[in-house]
Amino acid sequence: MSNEAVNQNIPPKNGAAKSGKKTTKTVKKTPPPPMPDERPEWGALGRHAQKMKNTHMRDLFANDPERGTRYAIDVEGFYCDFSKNIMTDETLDLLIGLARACDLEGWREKMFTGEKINVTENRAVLHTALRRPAEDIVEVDGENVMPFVHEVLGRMQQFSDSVRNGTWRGFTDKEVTDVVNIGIGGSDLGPYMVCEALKPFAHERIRMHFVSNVDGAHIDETLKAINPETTLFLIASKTFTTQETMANAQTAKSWLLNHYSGDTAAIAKHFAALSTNEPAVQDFGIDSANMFPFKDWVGGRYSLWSAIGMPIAISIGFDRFRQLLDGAHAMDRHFCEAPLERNMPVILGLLGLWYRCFFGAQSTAILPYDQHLHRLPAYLQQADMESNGKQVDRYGRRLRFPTGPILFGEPGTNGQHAFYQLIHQGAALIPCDFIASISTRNPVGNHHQLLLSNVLAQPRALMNGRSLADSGKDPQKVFEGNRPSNVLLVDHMDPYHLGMMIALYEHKIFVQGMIWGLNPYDQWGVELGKVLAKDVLGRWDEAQCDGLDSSTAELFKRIRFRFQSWQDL
Ligand code: G6Q
Repeated sequence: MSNEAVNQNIPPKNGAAKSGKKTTKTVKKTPPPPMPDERPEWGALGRHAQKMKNTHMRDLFANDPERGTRYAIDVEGFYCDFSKNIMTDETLDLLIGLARACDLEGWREKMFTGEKINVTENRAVLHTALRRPAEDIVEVDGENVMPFVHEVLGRMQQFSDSVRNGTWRGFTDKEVTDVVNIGIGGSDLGPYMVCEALKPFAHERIRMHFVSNVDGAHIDETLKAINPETTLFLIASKTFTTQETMANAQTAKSWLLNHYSGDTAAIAKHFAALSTNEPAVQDFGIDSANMFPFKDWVGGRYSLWSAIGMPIAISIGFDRFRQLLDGAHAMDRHFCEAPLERNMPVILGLLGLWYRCFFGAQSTAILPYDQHLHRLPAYLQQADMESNGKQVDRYGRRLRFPTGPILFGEPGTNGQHAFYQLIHQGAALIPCDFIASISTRNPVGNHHQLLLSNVLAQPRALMNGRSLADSGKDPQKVFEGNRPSNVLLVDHMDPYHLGMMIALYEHKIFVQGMIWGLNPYDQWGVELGKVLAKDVLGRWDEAQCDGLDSSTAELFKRIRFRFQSWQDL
């Protein structure tokens, strides 16, 4: 689909971000609404769940030959089959009733138009603005953010083009052969996942490396494999203060300067920064001309669409990076415009909530039948668990029901030979998302046919199960079935459809967060980790154990006193 076609209907549906219209507001301080479990819709779902727990999907399929096509949505060739779920039309009606009662549509409007829905940090949540066309208007604090977004995109295009076409040269006038992204969490997982997912489109000369862990092994092993004269470091950090990233960046800088006998002029040719913190970038020694900014209304785990996406633009080229944004924008439009009953992120969000809150499901499996998507489960783990892993709502009230699930997964078919056993026959109900692409960029023998046969077989087996009669009367071999799954299917896992898929999950997370009443856009657990690590580091020199519990104190002493002798080895 062309960009123009994508941009014909821009979100939001009510046109609040259209030309000239002022959109920035703050969330009004009105009395908090009822919590979702205080609403009659929640009670009705609870009663309905009791009935549905005695319903087998086998019977639902037997009674409705159209079920497999009725419960499916196609958005521009991105197909979602959600028919293998323990649900009926009544279930969907009740779930959508709950979404409406919780004003999902109102919250969606607020997010897209730049209201400060990240209430604990008093910030707008506008990763969707990063993929909108330049002519749109989205205001934050009275300022249209779109010119800034597109100016940075323009600079990203110039820079990534120059690295790819070899006009960007290192200090000794050599082309770049290796790009090392140094970042962690949201400044690593997204670009890393996408670069891996789109490896078939990668530039032939340029190898991509992602260093995140503060464990020196990560940067050390990476540096061993590269040449300082042909390496470009991207220091990716929204705050430019994160301990791990700064430690790795300093090590990389020392390594480079060591090679160039301390000549700091080399830094400008081998370092760029992707950040919101210009003073800290300058303090580090990176020229502002090599800094690509974004704003605080881009959350770390939602930032691959911003300057944080630079490694993607370098690896696959800016045009394809743009296609990734366009795909995400197409999903944004679908999310804003499709009726809730036919809205992919809404349906997936509601089904996840259905199992989490009414069936006691604690986890969800992400199962991409695509080796290139091997980092997708890790990426979605952060996106979902950091966003909705919370128990206090946006008004400070403690929730009485479970929220964000535990996410895990591995590419198929590997997982089949490992943890699928528990999904098939274990005590836990684990809803699964199967993801597959009909075409492959690696056509080797009949491998792809084998792969696709497996992705068809597994959801079917999870749904049908196997009876005692069919198991040779052996109870060990009985499969109860009735294990829910969704299948996401695309013709090609190209940048456009990958963008659609990532945005689909972003909005699924939003749907659940808004119904639960959470703020998915802060991360106080991450902030706590950052503070605690500093506290221990501050005790190191004096071996200061005051205020530590006895377990931490003993561990600290053992490490502290034996540390030096290991260092000296
Ligand atoms: C993401 C989180 C977290 C963050 C990292 C890196 O939403 O806030 O994973 O991305 O802690 O932070 P910096 O980009 O500031 O280094």
